[in-house]
Amino acid sequence: FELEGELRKGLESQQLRLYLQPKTNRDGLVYGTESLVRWEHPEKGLIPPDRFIPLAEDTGMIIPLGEWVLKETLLLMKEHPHLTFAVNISPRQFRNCNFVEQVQQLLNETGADPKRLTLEVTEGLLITDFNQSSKRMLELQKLGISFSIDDFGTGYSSLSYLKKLPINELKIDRSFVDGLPDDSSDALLVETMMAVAKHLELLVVAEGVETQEQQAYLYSVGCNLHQGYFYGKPEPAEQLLARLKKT
Ligand code: G
Ligand code: G
Ligand code: MN
Ligand code: NA
Repeated sequence: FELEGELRKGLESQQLRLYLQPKTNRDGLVYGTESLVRWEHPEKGLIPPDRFIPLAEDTGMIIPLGEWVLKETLLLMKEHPHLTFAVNISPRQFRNCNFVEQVQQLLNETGADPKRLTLEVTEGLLITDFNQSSKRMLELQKLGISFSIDDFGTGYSSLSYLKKLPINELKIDRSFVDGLPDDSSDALLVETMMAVAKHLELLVVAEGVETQEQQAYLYSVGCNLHQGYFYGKPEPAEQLLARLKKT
């Protein structure tokens, strides 16, 4: 099975599916979502993104694929004016020379409100090519878009970039949430991240929250924005949004 060709065909023949995972605030309310793509292969069934995103990144397919995810997300925004929407942007997609224009054009086309859009990027992106990345982030910030650092804490990078870039939010990687509340080094790391975020006035989202004990610990250290199976798994966009509209 020749993945690259199949993925190209899959994108063209509308086999990609937009899934959303809820983000919950201290009141237990869903205030936003993260877009997570899946590939519904006609024979192989639902393929998770870690099986095709790296390939898409290597082959450049991430450019049309990422554009699809962004556009599908922006199209949902008008109907759901009380929610924020986060989209993962891979390094190659972000570095593509047309990225800013592409985002601008999709915003114009869909009429989506950029103030409710967050782009999730990884630390690695910011370290390599710092000057280019920061210039581009500032251009997108001017449009009203926010930035979140995904998988925060896994990149082994210096923290100095946090104050030099237009970043609004950190997402604590789920590997640090896993061991809470008992693992004392995870607890210390999470508390340290909270202190850094407070100092720099950044929002913090904890990823991979699966238990009530993790929830309680995170609340106790002031981390009030949560994402994880405890609140909801990624599910088809229409399904989650329909449920949120009813409540
Ligand atoms: O959805 P899941 O929890 O299985 O996601 C696995 C990985 O795939 C995560 O690292 C996530 O960031 C990535 N991923 C999911 N959807 C997208 C997408 O639309 N674009 C990019 N670049 N990565 C995505
Ligand atoms: O890398 P990124 O943070 O974008 O990807 C999120 C990934 O984490 C997706 O693969 C998503 O399905 C997964 N995920 C979300 N919540 C949980 C959780 O509570 N537990 C576990 N094990 N995985 C989760
Ligand atoms: Mn993410
Ligand atoms: Na992550």
